[in-house]
Amino acid sequence: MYSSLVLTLIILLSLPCTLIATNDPNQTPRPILVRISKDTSTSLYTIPIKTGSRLVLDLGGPLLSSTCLAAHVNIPCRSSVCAAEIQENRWNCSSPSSTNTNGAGRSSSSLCSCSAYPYNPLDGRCARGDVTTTPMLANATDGVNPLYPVAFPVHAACAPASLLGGSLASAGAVGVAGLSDSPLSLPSQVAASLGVARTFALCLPGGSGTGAAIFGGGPFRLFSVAYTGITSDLVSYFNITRNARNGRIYIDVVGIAVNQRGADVSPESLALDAVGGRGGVMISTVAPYTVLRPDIYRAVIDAVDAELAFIPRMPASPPFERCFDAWALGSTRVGPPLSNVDFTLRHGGNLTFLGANTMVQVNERTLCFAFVEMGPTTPVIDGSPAVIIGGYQLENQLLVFDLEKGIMGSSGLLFWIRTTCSNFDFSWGIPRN
Ligand SMILES: *[C@@H]1O[C@H](CO)[C@@H](O)[C@H](O)[C@H]1NC(C)=O
Ligand SMILES: *[C@@H]1O[C@H](CO)[C@@H](O)[C@H](O)[C@H]1NC(C)=O
Ligand SMILES: *[C@@H]1O[C@H](CO)[C@@H](O)[C@H](O)[C@H]1NC(C)=O
Ligand SMILES: CC(=O)N[C@H]1CO[C@H](CO)[C@@H](O)[C@@H]1O
Repeated sequence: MYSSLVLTLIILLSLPCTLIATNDPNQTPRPILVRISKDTSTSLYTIPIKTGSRLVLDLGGPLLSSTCLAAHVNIPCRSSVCAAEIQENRWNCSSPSSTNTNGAGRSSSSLCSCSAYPYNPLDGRCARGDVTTTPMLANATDGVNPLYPVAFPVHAACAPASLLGGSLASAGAVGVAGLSDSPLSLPSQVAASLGVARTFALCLPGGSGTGAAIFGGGPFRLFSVAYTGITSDLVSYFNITRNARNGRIYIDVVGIAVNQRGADVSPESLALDAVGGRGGVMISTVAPYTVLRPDIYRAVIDAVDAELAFIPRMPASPPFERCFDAWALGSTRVGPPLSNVDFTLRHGGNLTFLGANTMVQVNERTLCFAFVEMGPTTPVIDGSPAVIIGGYQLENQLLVFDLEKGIMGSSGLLFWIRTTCSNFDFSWGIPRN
């Protein structure tokens, strides 16, 4: 039986916002920096932010989740954390309340402990797990170098090993770091815990390189021989929307063009249905390549065929259908020519992907158009988006997400300024105020 002493202890242990270690003499709130690695077998991006372990980056995820020890701290159902948790849960495990009557904070007992529904972003499976506190470790940064280590606790859901098995385990990860604007996402908890902005920057690496992420605000600087300014000054911004049906991040796209030839897709076919939550253009860090609904895919492939009609074809290389003779196509500093893809935004401008992000080299002689037709083997997403922009298309660009303002920005492919996401200077810097 619980005594009131035990209960008090549990509540004390679960208090958020306790900075447990910092050696910054003046306690200036600073953003934190983590390295991003890409697992080449699963194409997942991971960060080593859970003390000693890696979590998979999931741009639209509402929660942090990871495996827990059998003995872990529980959070009372009546705490404010648990209320937020329950709100965010509606996106997954659509009928948890029918299978669970006593663990989700709805019980009138003050002794019940809070649970949440961690999910596997690759297959959409979810399960119930306790909410607990988990230590995180990263370095404070001025946007140029790491400065000093910072440890802080977050609330995370315990995920059963079975849920996080498969690809997540083979990527060397023990859980998922959700980056959405919900209260229990990683950027929201870093902001609350360290007193920094609810803004983050991602620079996803290609191949086997490492990139960098900064949570808590700018600036963000990469070493470049061609540009000495702050890389984040090159970012241009556009609106993002959260789909209320699945909590994920969408952008408002009205057209797609290949090498400036408009594909035959109407703005209506790309639109997000705000009521039903279907359609729309979602951004994902767990889809390895951009996935297009079959009608949109065919229209885009027709535009590719028309623009590259004079380049000899090569056999398909699944999951890619359209492949070309790499020697005939040639190469530029920003990747293969003639294969830029524009996503035209409703409020003006384009999100433009250059050859390095639209063509993938599958062997010495073969370059394939790196967009995939939606089908049984592509990622499972609640709400059926028209397009899911995936990781390969987002690599080697500086992406900034400002969750307060509801905007996202991109620098475009960094090869233009002769740098890549692997050029963050990870040697120690000197803290200055
Ligand atoms: C902090 O930065 C140093 C220097 O780059 C690095 O050795 C260390 O692993 C970093 N710590 C974390 C938690 O990322
Ligand atoms: C964002 O959307 C609003 C209208 O909803 C529009 O006025 C504004 O120009 C947009 N901003 C950007 C950066 O696209
Ligand atoms: C956006 O892309 C379309 C299609 O390639 C092009 O016609 C248009 O000029 C671009 N707009 C801007 C502002 O670059
Ligand atoms: C986004 C996501 O993974 N949604 C899943 C939430 O849970 C329901 C029910 O299990 C699934 O059908 C969804 O795919």
